[in-house]
Amino acid sequence: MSNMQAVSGTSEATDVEAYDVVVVGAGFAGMYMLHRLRRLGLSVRVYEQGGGVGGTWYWNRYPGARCDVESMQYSYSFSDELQQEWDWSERYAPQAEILKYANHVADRFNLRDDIQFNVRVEQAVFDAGTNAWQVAISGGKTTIAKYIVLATGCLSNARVPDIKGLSDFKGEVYHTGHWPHEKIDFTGKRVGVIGTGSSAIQSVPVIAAQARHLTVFQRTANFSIPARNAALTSEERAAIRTNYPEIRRVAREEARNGIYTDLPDRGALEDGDNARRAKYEERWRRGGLTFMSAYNNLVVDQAANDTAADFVRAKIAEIVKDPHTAKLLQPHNHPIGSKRICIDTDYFATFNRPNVSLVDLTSDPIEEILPHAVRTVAKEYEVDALVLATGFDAMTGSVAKIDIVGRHGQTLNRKWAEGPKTYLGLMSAGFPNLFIVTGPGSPSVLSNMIVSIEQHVDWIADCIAHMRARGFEAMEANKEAEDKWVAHVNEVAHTTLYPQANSWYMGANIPGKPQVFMPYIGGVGAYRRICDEVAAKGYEGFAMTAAEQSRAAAAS
Ligand code: N01
Repeated sequence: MSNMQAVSGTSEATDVEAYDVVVVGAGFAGMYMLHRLRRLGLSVRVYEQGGGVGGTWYWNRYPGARCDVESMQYSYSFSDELQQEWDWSERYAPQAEILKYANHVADRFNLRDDIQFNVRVEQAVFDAGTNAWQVAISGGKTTIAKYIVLATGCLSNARVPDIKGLSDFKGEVYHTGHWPHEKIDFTGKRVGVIGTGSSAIQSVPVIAAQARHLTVFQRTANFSIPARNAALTSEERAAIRTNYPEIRRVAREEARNGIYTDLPDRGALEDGDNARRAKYEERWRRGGLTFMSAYNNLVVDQAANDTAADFVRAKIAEIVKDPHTAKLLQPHNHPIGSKRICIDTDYFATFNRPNVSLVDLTSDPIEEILPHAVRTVAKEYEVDALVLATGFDAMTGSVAKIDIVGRHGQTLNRKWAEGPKTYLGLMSAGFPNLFIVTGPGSPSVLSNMIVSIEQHVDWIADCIAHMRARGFEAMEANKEAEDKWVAHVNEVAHTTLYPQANSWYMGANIPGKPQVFMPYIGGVGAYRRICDEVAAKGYEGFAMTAAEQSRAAAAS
C-alpha cells in the first residue's frame, strides 16, 4: 500500500496519508511494534504525543525516578546483540539512562523515520465499507490505516486531583508524571508532596536532600521494600548475559510477574516463625519487588499475607525514630502487595531528617490550597512548591482520551462505561482491526512490562501476518469469547486479595470510574499459553473475514 493517496469526492481532492498500520505511542510497546511490523513489509506510521521516544520514561522525569524491575530484566530481549551490548550502569537504572536506552534502540533499528512526534491521535473511526480506520490527528489531518495498534501505555494519563484552590496556588506546581525537562532545584524551598505511591516514595528522599523543608501529605500509607540499588560490576553483567536464555525463558514462562527470581515452593504458613522471619530477612536484604515471591500464597491467603505485612511494619518501626510518625507510616488498610508494592532508597529513613514532616490526611484532610500554603482542617502548611505525586488514570485513561468509534457508531468509551471489556486484553468486540498492547484484561501492570509488551507485540504481528497470508481483511473479537474472558479475569482476581485494596488496579483512584479489577492476574506464563493456544486454533474466539464477506455484511 502506498503511503499517500488522493481521496476525491470533495470539491478539492484532499491528500490523505494511508498506511497499513497506525501505531499510537512511541514508548517501549510502540517502538517494538513498529520494528516487528516493518519486518513484515508493512507501511507503518507511529504517532507520539511527546517530543521523543520512551513513553513513560519520557514523561516521568521526577527526582529519583527509576525502574522498579532490575534493568538487566527490564530491557528488550528481541535482539540478542542489543542485550549483549548495552551496558546498564546500575541494578535499577535511573530514568535518564532508560530514556537513553530507548533512544539508542530507536537509532539502532532506525525507527525514527516512521515516527511522527508532537502529534496527538484525537479520533479513530472504523469504516465498515473499506475495513479501515480513519485516524484524525492533532492539526486537523486524517490518516487511513487498515489496522490501528494502541500502544498508549498504562500509566500515562496523569491525574491532577480535584483539590479546591489548586489553580490559585502561586508557587511552582509539578506532577511527577509530567515533570519538566529542565532541572528543577528545590534548594532553600519549602516543598509539599501530595501522595505516597511509588512516585512519591522514589522522589521524597531526593527532594528532602535539597529542600529547606519537605512536608509529605499522606492519605494512604504504603508498603515499600528497599531497592538495594548499586552499581553493576562487569562480572555481574557478564553473568546475566551468559544466562540470558534461561533468565528470559523463566521470566516469560514460569514467573507469574515476568521477573526471574528463585520461585517459591511453599506457602508462608508451612514454615515456622523463625524460618519465615529468616526468609523475609533474606528477601529484605536482597531488596526489590521479589520480596513478594518469598512464598507462593502471599497474595491469596490473608493469614500468610499478614506475616509479610507484619514483617514490613516492624521494619518501618525499626527505621523511623519517632514512634508516632512510624505508626502513621505503617500501612494497615490493605494487604501487602494488593497495591503495587513500592521499592525505595531510604524512604522511611527520610522521616528521621529534621527538615521532613508527615501529615496524616486520614485524620486531618486537605481542605484547600491557598496561594502559598496547603490548608488542612487543623493547620496551614506554607509551601513554595507543590509536587503532585497523585498517580494516573491507569490502564484505560489514555485510551479513553481518543474518541474511538467502532462498528455501528459505537464508541469504545460508551462500551467501557461500566469497565473495560476485552478478549485477552488484545481486542474489544465491535472494534475490528484495533489491537491494544498491555491493555486491561492482560497481565500488563502486574508484570515486568517489557516481557508483556514483547509477548503482545509478537502475537499481534503474527496475527496480522496470518491474516494477510490468508487474504483476511478484518478481524474482530467475538462477543461471547469476550464475555467469557471478562468473567474469567474477574473470577481469577477474586481468588486473590487484590480487590481488597482501593488501588488504581481497581480504578479506585479516579472519582466516578467503575471499580473493576483491570489487569489479568493469572500470570504471564499461563496467559502466554492461552494466547498461543488461541492462535494455534486459528484464532479461536475471533472472527476473521475476507474482503467480499465484510463488504456484503456492511451492505446488509
Ligand atoms: O501513583 P499512585 P504513583 N489527596 O496512584 C495519593 C508506576 N510507577 O505515580 O492511595 C491526597 O500509586 C494517593 O493516595 P490514595 C507503579 O506501577 C513505577 O505513585 O489514593 N492524596 C497515593 O498515595 C505505580 O504503582 C515506578 O489514598 C492523593 C498517591 O497519591 C504507578 O506507577 C515509579 C490524592 C498516588 O499513588 C503509580 O504510581 C513510579 C488527593 N486528592 C510509578 N489523590 C517505577 O519504579 C491521590 N492521592 C517503574
